[in-house]
Parts: sequence; C-alpha cells; structure tokens
Amino acid sequence: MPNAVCNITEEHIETFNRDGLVCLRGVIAPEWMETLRTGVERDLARPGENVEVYTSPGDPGYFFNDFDLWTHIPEMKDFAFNGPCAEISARLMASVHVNLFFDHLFVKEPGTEGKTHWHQDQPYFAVDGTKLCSNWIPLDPVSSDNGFEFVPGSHKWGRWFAPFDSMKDGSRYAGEDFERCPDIENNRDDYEIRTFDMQPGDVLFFHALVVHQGQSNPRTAQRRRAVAHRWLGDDTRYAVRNPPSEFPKIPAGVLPGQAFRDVPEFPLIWSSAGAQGAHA
Ligand SMILES: O=C(O)CCC(=O)C(=O)O
Repeated sequence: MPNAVCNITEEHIETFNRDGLVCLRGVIAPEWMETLRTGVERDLARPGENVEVYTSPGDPGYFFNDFDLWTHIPEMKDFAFNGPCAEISARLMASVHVNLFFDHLFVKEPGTEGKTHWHQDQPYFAVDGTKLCSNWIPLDPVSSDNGFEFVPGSHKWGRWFAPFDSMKDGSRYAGEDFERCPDIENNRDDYEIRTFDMQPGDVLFFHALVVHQGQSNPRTAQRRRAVAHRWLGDDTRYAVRNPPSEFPKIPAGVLPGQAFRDVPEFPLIWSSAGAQGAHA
C-alpha cells in the first residue's frame, strides 16, 4: 500500500527535539488504519505468547496488552515494514537506519480503570543510545480523559527512572541502576503536563526518555485501542540492566555493547540508502 509523502517539516523535528514528542495529524491513511484494526482484532482473538491481561474477572472493562504482534500477524508485519512510521522516526531522530525493536498493543475496553502510570520507556529496555523513539497510534478518538499525557522536555532532564509495574497497580520493583520516578500524579501542579485530542490517523512520536502516562478508559461506550512501535536508530546498542530488562527478549549471542543494527531479530526497516521494507 503506498504511503502519502511524509511531510516532516523542520518545525516537527524541532518540536520532537525540544519537547521529546510531536503529534502528527492525519499521517496514517484510512486503508492502513483498517489494516491495523484487522490486525488488532486478530490478536485479541488469538494473542501471542507475550500477552498480559491486567483486569481480573469482575473488574470493569478489559485491559489487554501484547507485543511483537508483527511476528505472527500478517497485517501488523505489513504495517510495521511498509507503513510510514519507520521513515518518519528516522527523519525525526536524524537516523540513517531504523530497525524495529517491537510493536506493542494496548486495548482498554469501555470502562477500563487501568492507567499506564507515569514512566519513561528506555529504562525498561536493554538499550543504550540516544536515537530511540516510539510512535503511538490510537485507533479510536482520544482526548484528555482517555489519551496520552507527557511532560515536555523531560527527555532532557538527564534522569533515568527505574522501571516499575506501570500497568498494574503502579507498585515498584527494586532497581539498582536508576532512581525512582517522582510522584507526578499527586503533584500535577508542579509539572507542565500536555495531552492531545487525537483522531484515527493521527500519531504521536516520542523520545524513549520522555516521561508519559496512558490514561484509563472511563468512556462507557467507546473502545480505546492503541498500537505503538519502538524504533532503534543508529547509535542504539545492547545494554545489560540490573535487574535484567524483561522485554523484549534479546537473542542469545548478542553481546553487551553490540549495535542493534546487526541483530536480525530486530529487522532493518528503513535506511536512507535503501528501500523501506526490504526485509519483509
Ligand atoms: O496506551 C497506553 O496506555 C500507554 C502507552 C505507552 O506508555 C507507550 O506506548 O509507551
């Protein structure tokens, strides 16, 4: 499926660098949105081995989480390999190459109470380097009550916050490497917090160190499905965390400090020197 030309402007790049996040409007064509919807329903019906459901029977709603969908769902592979997001990420990060780390699905059915509490992504990942970003694509309209919140500029704080159980009760597990994330939720007035009203086709691109949280879905008549992709740029390398990073699995044989560009399990999707989706 052809992609519309990605009109990434200097202003988008500046916003991404300054705030750690940029919202791009209408960049995913309706046909691609349909591809994602089909892929999401396929995964909900037959999840992969990484699936986690955070709601219990009797809880309101349904909070479903899965990743590496592209490895078993053709629509998700098609979008990740041939959709516009790898190239956009490369341009925003000024990266010559972009490899796919993993794709990630968040479904919060109507009434789901689970937030994805304030966190940065990079401390969860066994990845060092500065060119690491994600995109977040809502498949349903979102706003401040059920969308994505972030603290602009927090990727430049020079702080790394320890991973914790961000999608269940927000409790934390011990980490040796990083400090604890401050309690932003109970001190919201101390922070600049931004959110966006988004329609299907809009995408957020954000740096892996920007502090953010995903809202729950208090709406009783509307689903809240979102697909994210994690993109590895030129300077990303395997880093061993303490305790070890839980996901995604790093293949045996990858050595600390090794460039991800050379790891076939994280396929090269876009390169300024060659065609997109060359490894499909
Ligand atoms: O959709 C959500 O609730 C959370 C998304 C998120 O934290 C992420 O994609 O990194």
